[in-house]
Amino acid sequence: MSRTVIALVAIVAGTSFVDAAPRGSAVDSHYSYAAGQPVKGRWKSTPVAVVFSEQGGKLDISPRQLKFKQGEVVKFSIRNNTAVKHEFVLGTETENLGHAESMKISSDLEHHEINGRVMKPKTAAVLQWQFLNIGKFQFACLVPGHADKEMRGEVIVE
Ligand SMILES: [Cu+2]
Repeated sequence: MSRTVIALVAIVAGTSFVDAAPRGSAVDSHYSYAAGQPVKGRWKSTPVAVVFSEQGGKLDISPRQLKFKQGEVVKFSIRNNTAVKHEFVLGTETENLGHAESMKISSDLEHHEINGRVMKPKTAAVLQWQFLNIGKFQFACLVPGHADKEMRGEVIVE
C-alpha cells in the first residue's frame, strides 16, 4: 500500500467514528494535535476532574495519570484551588516543551491555543476533548517553571 492510501484509510476510519456522535463536532479543524481534537456540542463523554492545589507552598496536580481508549471523548473539569494562574495543556511532551519555551518569551501565546485552558486563581474551566490517536501524551501547566515543579501528568491512550 502506498503512503497516500494508508493516510486515506486513517482519515476514513476517523471520520466514521465522528459520525457516530451526531450532535458533536470538532471545535476548529484548522488546528491539529497528536493527542486528538477539542470537540463541542453533545457527546457521550467520560467526566474527569483535575485539581490544581497548593500545600505549604508546594504546587500539586491531581490525578497524575489518566488512561483512555482511542476515540474516547473526555470532559475535563479543571479546578484551580491555588492563588496563582495555571494552565492545563494537552499534548505530546515535545509539543508541550515547545509551547513552554514560547511562553518564556511571550505569555500572549496562551490565548491562541485550543488544546488547553488557562485558569486564574480560584477558578475552574472545562475542556471537551476527543483522543484520536493511540500513544503516550501529557497534560502540563506551561506557566514558566510550573511543569518543572511537577505540574504535569501522563495520559495513556490505548
Ligand atoms: Cu501552574
